[in-house]
Amino acid sequence: MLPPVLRHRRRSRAVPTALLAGLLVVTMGPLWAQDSASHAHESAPAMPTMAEHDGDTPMRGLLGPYAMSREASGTSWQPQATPMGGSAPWMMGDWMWMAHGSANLVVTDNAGPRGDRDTVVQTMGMLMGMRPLGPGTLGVRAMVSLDPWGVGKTGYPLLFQTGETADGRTPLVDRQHPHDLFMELAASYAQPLGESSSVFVYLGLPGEPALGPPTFMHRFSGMDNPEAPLGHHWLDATHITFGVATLGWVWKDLKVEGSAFNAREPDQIRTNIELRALDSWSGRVSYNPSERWALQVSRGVLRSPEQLEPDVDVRRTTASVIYHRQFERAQWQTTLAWGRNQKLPGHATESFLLESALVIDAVHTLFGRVERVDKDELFGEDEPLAGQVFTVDKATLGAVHDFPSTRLGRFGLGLQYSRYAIPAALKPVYGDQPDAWLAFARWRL
Ligand SMILES: [Cu+2]
Repeated sequence: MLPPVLRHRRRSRAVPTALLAGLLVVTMGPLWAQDSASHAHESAPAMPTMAEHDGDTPMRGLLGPYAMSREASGTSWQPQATPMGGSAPWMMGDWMWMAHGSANLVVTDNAGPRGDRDTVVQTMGMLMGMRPLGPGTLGVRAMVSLDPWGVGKTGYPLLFQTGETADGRTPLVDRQHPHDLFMELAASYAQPLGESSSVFVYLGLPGEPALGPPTFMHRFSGMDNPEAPLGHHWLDATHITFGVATLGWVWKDLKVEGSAFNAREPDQIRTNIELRALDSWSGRVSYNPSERWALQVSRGVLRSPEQLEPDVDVRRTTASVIYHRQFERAQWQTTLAWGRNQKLPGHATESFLLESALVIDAVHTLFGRVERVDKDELFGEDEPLAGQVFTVDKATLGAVHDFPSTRLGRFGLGLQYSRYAIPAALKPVYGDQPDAWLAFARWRL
């Protein structure tokens, strides 16, 4: 439980202090890091990406002729300079395997009449394998989460969050839904086309279609923050899609791909495999002009994504830019993302996200996230404000301290604070100055 004294020190001004502090991380972080790096060597050697067992050449990606560090969730790309987490790879015959794991013990305290306190355990485990097959590369990936038990059906408190349901009858509001037991069970095959090109197919049940930036929990700039972005359902909520087939083409630093998928969001039963027709479509163009950058634009037509609004389709458009810098003693990544949902029938809503994480000496992490999201699902049909669109701003600032690595992984302690700016019409419902504290202990492999 967080000290109550922290809860009472709320300023009456709505100017989000955390927003300013967040921008400070974004702007000052790299200067500081650059400074500390320049004291040591003029030209710091690039951080090694994970090398193969027997050599120094970086591991090849699953989907194309580039370093594996470019690959993020699903078939998405991040900057190639991003460090790879997880276990050291091991070989079994022709197969090379890697494992990732993480767990967060989270205590969260959201203030105001619609706020709540809770303690949850978020978990994620991933196993990835690859082997040569014929002229190409076969990849398999399994990702599971114990969130259905550790977080529970009703998810965790997160003011202004919307999306999915806990009971199949009422939408989850001011709470973030848990992830499903099966987050990804996918296979891919990539066939080279000459030196610098490839075509690939990716099949997942569940999997992630070619839509949006890399998912928040898998991108370096977002993975330290245990909270889902308020724009999750505008940007990356399709990361657990029960049925997806993607066909893609890679040429050097360009990727063009299209997916057929089942856009229905996971239902309240978090342990099943849900089968529906692959009647939704998306297309994405990704471009990584250098090791430091990852750009994408994507568009999807989602048929009946919401269980509780089955007659509504959504046309989703997203664009994002990710920038990653390696310094001798630090890693710094920033993501800027925009998403738009056009409901058919219905209105269009948008979300904007800017987030950044700075990791120094692999021990100290400072992160921030600023969001502006149009929320149209905060009220049930019988409430007076039902159906109206409210623009909500949120700013989060957090820090993590990690302890030295052990054979069992790494442990760390983190704390973050979020502050919201809301329209006057929401103040009678949410209080004048909603904010939230969150503390966590984490483990990572
Ligand atoms: Cu999610």
